[in-house]
Amino acid sequence: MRTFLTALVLGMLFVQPACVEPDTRGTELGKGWEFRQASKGPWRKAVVPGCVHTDLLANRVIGDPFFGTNEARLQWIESEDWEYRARLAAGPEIMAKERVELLFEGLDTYADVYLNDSLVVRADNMFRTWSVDCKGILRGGTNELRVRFRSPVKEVAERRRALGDELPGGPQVLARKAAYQYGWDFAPRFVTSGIWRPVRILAWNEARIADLWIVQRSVTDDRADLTARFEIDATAPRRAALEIREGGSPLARVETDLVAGKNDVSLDFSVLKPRLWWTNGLGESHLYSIRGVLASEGAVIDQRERRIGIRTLELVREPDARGTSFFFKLNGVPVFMKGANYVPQDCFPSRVTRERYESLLGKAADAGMNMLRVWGGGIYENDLFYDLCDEKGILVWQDFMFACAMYPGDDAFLESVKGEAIDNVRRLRNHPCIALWCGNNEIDEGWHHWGWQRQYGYSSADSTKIWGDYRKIFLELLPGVVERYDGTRPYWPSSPSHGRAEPASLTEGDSHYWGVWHDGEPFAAFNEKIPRFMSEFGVESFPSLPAIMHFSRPGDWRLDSEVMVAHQKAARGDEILRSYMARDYRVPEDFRSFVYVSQLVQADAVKTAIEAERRAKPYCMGSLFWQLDDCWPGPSWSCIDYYGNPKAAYYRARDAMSNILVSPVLNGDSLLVYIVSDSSETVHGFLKLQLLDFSGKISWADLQQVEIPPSSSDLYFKLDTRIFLANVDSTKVVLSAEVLTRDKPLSRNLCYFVAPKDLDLPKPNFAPSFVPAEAGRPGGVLSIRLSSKVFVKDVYLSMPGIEGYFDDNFFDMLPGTVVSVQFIPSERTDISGARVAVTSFADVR
Ligand code: BMA
Repeated sequence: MRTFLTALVLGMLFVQPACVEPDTRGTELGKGWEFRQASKGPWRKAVVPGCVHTDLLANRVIGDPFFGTNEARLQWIESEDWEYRARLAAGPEIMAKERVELLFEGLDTYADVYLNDSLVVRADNMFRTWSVDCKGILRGGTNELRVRFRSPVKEVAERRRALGDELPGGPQVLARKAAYQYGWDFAPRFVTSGIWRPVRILAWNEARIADLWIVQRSVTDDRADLTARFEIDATAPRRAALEIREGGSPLARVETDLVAGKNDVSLDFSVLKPRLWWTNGLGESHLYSIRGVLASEGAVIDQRERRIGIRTLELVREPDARGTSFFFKLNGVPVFMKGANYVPQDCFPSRVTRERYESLLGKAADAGMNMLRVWGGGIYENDLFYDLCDEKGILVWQDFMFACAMYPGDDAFLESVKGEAIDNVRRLRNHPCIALWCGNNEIDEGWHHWGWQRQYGYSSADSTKIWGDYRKIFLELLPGVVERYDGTRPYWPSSPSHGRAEPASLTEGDSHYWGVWHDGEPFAAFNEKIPRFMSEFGVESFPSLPAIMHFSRPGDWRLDSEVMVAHQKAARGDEILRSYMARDYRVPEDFRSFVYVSQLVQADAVKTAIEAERRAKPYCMGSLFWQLDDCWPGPSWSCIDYYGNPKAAYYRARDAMSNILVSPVLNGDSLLVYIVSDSSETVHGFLKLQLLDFSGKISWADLQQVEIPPSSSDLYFKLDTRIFLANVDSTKVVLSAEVLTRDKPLSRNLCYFVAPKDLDLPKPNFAPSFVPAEAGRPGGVLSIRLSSKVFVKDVYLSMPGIEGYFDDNFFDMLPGTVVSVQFIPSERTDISGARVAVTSFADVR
């Protein structure tokens, strides 16, 4: 039986885990690897984990895949076979062990693994973990480990010929490999191969903990009752003791007789007065480190640590007057989910560093997000991603890796999918962040609404067969695996549950609302099209100029240049973006200004939607925009670009996701002011409204005391704008709405009465200054102070040539205010000589 081992290894030397307390997770084999085009050419140095594209780049065989139009020139790589090899020295300490196993945590994708010329693994699924007993094959001294990758495109071309009919999604649906690698509307095509996750070697005697799963049975204020489910491998029958410890103290112990082979042993334990795990914004995301210890004859043989969160989480779907609810209840409290859709952070995910994970998820948490959806066209993320989500209180809506396509239902394919699902459910089920397992992205919608049957000329028998295969995977196999290997979380077959053409998409389940963008509906449609849980919506923008500079030269800075066209992956992307821009802005001729305004357009869309969805609480209980991040630099729906620069949409989404939100909105001739609270406490404060012109003259004001109930959305103020705007020029005024307590502002929002292009803005005259004490402090944060006598819209700060980001940007400044902004340089960035550049909307008109 294949086990999910977390260890295996190789290197020039086998190192016995040198620990006081033994732990049989193995040693990573990350050194001394080489690669070559199969049977051809010289062997070159390789990085493992890694992939062919990044190895070719590091060896200067190819140029930067993201630069210019290089993508087109690098397509040959996918049609070649590739080989990797490493020497593995097995010393006496390894050879003496009763069991030696090799573990491959990820092979992308069609890989034959040879150890000393014996074929030990035939891999065909990027998402699986492969382990092999190599005791009989490993020789004392030097061994050779060789991994031969067959071209993934050639492999499926042959299989497709055998299968007959084409399926929506193209031949790659036959490959269990990340879909976005084949090109997506935000991604280039780089169909890579490689050892993309660690290889380990694991050598042990007697017995080991193959897996430890901590299952929560019940929780009250006084105690949490849990069960530790050990899976033990033993080489021979033996008496053993299993113990559960927390912070050094034993919580439970059992003695048992192990049989040779697999043993399942359960051990109940309790945590008294448990500190609960809460999501970001609601409380501490407390984690307990629970240690499982295996001992025999008085000695510890193995141990495994799990970080768990004690919490209850339910998906509540109950019929109500308008449909069926769809919300998550955490520790008994309904929680509005705020966040975004997550896509792999790189076309070559093996090169994403710990710093990049920390930085991205740190920004998600800073923005107030409490849920991310790991989208089905990418990858099951690595453990670090989920560890960080656990720490930051970010729940994960976890798709299985199927997107926008139909898949075959033959036995071999189903077997592969089953293995993949079991591997990943087992790997991730201890994480408190995992909220829900979802079968796929947009396949139910695609089958019922995208005209595939006609497009592919399917007969009704074909359709019955293809939908039957869908049912096998998404309505039988995956929910079966979730029930059997988790059983504590809901399974949701497809996101969205109804296509947007169906009225039910607004009354039950989750919804992707693409009427805005794909159908060209105005942003105001977000105020009307309110579902129970919005799991996708969005608008594109260009990344900022510093990101564009990484992949182009100034001569390319035109929408129609070959390089910009090559980087725009969405059909009609620029055209749709320009058409939205023209509705509210003048479309700038100058590229720099176009880039900047594109971000303002995206920010307007995201702000409008998040606020509308939050105002509709509790009818609507989730708002996840498309998309958080990017896998390469190019125009896309992301709010943080490939290099980690937040776009305008990031800052506006952050404001819109604030726990207390004041949200003024125009509805015909009415100005409506809502306050939304995601706080668990009643907040006493003030609602301050002011109508002011751009030099600061207040023509109308209102101040009222407010008591904001926990978890609420209410209308606090209503006014007829015809009276209110009667004596002012609406092109020269703005409404400032603010909720504040006696000592601090909680939320501020501005409302305009004409489109941005019709605002009669004064030219600002402000000189930014570094705060003297901070200026130039090496490695430190820079404080920048800005002041302006007149109103300034969409202030954009940049720090040419310096990597880092501002804690606020693309903001508006009320007349006479002073704003202090921090610049957080990337690690290792020298900020001496930093110069800040400032522009605002008035500069681009
Ligand atoms: C969503 C996603 C992706 C796509 C995005 C933008 O529906 O599921 O398929 O990238 O739309 O079109």
